[in-house]
Order: sequence, then structure tokens, then C-alpha cells
Amino acid sequence: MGKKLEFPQEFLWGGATAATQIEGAYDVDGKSLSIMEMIPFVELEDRKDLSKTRNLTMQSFLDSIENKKGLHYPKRFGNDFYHRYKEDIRLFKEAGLKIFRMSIAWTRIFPNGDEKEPNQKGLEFYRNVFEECKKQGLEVMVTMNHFDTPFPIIQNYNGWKNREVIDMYLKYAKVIIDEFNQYVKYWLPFNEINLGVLFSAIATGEEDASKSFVEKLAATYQELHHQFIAQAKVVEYSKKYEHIKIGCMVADTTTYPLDCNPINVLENQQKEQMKKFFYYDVMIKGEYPSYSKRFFKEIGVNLEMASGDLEILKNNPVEFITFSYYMSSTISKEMGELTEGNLMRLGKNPFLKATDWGWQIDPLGLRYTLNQLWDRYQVPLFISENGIGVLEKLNANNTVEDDYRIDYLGQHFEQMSEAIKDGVDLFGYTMWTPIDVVSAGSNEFSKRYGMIFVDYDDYHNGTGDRYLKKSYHWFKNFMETKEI
Ligand code: P53
Repeated sequence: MGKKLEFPQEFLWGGATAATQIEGAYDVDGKSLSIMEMIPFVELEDRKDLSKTRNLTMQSFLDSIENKKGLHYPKRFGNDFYHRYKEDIRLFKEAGLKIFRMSIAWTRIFPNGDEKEPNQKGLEFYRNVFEECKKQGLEVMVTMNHFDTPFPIIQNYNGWKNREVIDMYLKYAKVIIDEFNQYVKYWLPFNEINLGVLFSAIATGEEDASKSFVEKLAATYQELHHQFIAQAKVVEYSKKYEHIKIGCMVADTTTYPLDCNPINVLENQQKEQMKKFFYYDVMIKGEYPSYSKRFFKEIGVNLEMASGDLEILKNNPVEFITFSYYMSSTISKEMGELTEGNLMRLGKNPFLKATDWGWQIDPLGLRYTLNQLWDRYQVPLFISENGIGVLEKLNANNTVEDDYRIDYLGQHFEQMSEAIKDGVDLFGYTMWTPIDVVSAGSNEFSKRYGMIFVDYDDYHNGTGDRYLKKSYHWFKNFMETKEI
């Protein structure tokens, strides 16, 4: 007999995915390529070191279009959801999921960004998917932009650096809200909006090697400002429909001071401010916080704002917070100043174990994070991603005995239930991910997160058939009993 956890009856249990990591069908029905589909798979000796995957230039993107070098671009193939969505949605439903978080590919709706009319074939695909969810009784949460800005917008308009892109995005957002508000109650304008500043190439456009670090940083904060405005304008537009809600999505980089040395405590506080609270502060409180003004001034970043921008932000905060939570890390002054190399460096924590990719597993950190966000913002919270990536193979019984995933999920669920007892208003959770997908960061198929195994390897060899892992059956039982 397991331990029984308490959750509200209406708690939204679900699973999360993203278009370029599942759909495939990159060149059908008028779709353009997004930036994500132009990053090749690179075999790594050290899975923790992703630097080799990041040699991205405008030339490498252009070369990828015709792919004369014969490289493999995994996000063009995903896990074949485009053709298998009915089976997948049925499997999600049978596992007991109540909500499915997915993203719409901008590249299917406005392939060049500047068309007058949306691509009907693209709308039709998503309508079919939503109809299927409705038939199976699954609620839907949609991410409007999950790192996958159409490449033509980057090539022809210089991506998010250009203010004009706000209007292109808004046109896209209005079309999908008008078309699909009957199916979709929860909308997230941008996935992990804080990652753009860390990985400009992935989230918002190319990296320009000729620029200095500060110039690049200034450019990414300018892109971010445009995304904040775009998101606020989506919130403004959404007021047309009473039954839909717009939330934000932040990669929660939960950090602790390495020790009780006040130097490290203060260092952690400053990192927390600029790496996470800054984003929530702008999107929830509707203003640039004071500490960010000092940061920008000292580093030499001058944001260009149009008149009215600050009012737009102030008048249109999001209604709920979502965040991804995979790990925590430590911060110390020793790690150095904010430099290019260590932007994402994760300080070790001797009390935690890490995955093969160096992601330190920390269920208690989830309760800590939930309390921190609730104390500070007092808006409903939703965990839009959480899970564990592992190298896995099917065994002789065509399954995977993924007890580590069962432990990971169960321990995180337990801390969620504790946070709810603490009084935190947590209304849902979508695991990353119910089914194996292409990895966002490393492009592998081998970094598997699913409860459902998909028979593809890193080069898209395989049948694509779906098999249930042990965690699938465990989760299904958890949905019925709430026992871990
Ligand atoms: P992958 C870094 C840190 C935290 C979350 O990531 C991140 C990333 C990007 O790698 O991204 C989110 O596949 C993202 C998903 C992604 C998932 O976390 O690199 O929203 O698209 O798949 C897991 O292991």
C-alpha cells in the first residue's frame, strides 16, 4: 500500500508537449521551417556539454534549408504526432490525463509571418486535434510560441529585434484565439520566456558572433521587451472572450546560496532577481522592477521603448503563472560574474543526485518554489512542465521498467500536495512529457521523458510505434487512487 496524497477534486492533471518536438511533417500543407527545425543533431561524448550543438549562424540556417551536407534535423520529424495524434490522445485519456498542453506552430498558420490571410490547412490540422481532444474529454492548454519562430521572420525581418514582429505575432495570436477559443481555455503566449536571454539563437533568432557579449545581451533584452509587449497585447485582446485565460511560462531556475556566507546569499538573491523574479514581476506586477533598472544601467543596456509601452504592461498582467521545474542548483560568488560561459552554469549541490545530463533532482525544491511564487504574487499557479530525461531501451517484454521515473514523479507529487496544504493555490500540473519526444536542448531522441515509449532513435530510424512503460500503468493507478 502506497501513501495517499490529497489533491482537490478539480485539480488539472495532464501532460505537456511542443509542436517541433512531436509533430514532424515539416514540409507539408504550406508549413515553413522554424528556427528549431534548422538545428542539426550532433553526437556528444559528454551529454552535459551542449556547446557543440550551438554553432548556429545565419549561414548554418541557410545551409540547412536544402541540407546539402545531409545532416539530420530531428525537429523536422518529431515523434510523428502529425499522423498519429488520434492514437496518442486516446492513450493520454486512458492514462487518466485531464488536460493536454501542446503548442501551435506559427509556421503552419502564417508561414512567412506577413501574409494577409492564415493558412487554412494549418488551421484545419489543429481543429482536428482539438476535436479529438474534445471527443476524448481532454481540456487543452495551448502555447502559442514554443521557441519556434518562423525562419522567414528572422531572415526577412531580423526576428524579435524588430518591433514590427509584435504585430505579426499579434495577428497570428488573434487568429488562433478567434478560431479556437471554444476548445482552448488556457493560453500561454510564450514558452519559457526567460530562456531567450540565455539562448538567443534558440528562442528568438540567430547569434551574431561579431557582437560583444554586452551587445548581444542588450539585443536579447530588447527582443524580450518586444515579447513582453506582444504578450500584454494578447492579454488585452483576450478580454473579448470571458471564458479564456492567459498565463505566463517561465523556466524556474530555482537556486540556493552555496552556503551561509552572506556574500553567497546576496549573490543568490541577485541571480534570483534577474533570472526569475524579473520575468514574473514584469508579467504579473506589470512593471520593470527597480533592481532591473540598476542592472541595466550598470551593464550598459538601454532598452528602446515606444510611448505607451509601460501603460500596456501595467494594464495587462497575465491571470495565472505557469512554470517549468526540473531541477535546482546552487549559486556562489566564486562562480564569477555574469559571463557568457556560465550563464546557465548550474552550481552543484552535495545533497542532490543528478541525471546523466547534470540536472539535479530536487522534489523539496518544488514545494519551496511553489511557496516562494505564491507568497510573492498571490495568483493561481500551474506547473506546466516537470519530468526526468533518461536513456532507455525497450526490454524483452516490450516495455521499460522506469522505476526512477515513478520515484521522480511520485516525490514531486507529494511536495505539490504539501504545498497545497501550505495554502498555495496550485490548480494543475502537466508532466514533461506523457510520450517520448525530441529533446529541446540537445535534439536527441534518446533523452526520453515519456510514460509512453516511441520507437525512434536519434536519426528517426524505427517504426514510430508506441509502447507503454511501467510509469504509464503507475500513473493510471495514481489517477484512480492518489497513492504513490
Ligand atoms: P530538454 C533548459 C532548462 C529548463 C527547461 O528539456 C528547458 C531547457 C531547454 O533545454 O526547456 C524545457 O528537452 C522546454 C521543453 C523541453 C524541456 O524543458 O532539453 O520547455 O521544450 O523539452 C526539457 O531535456
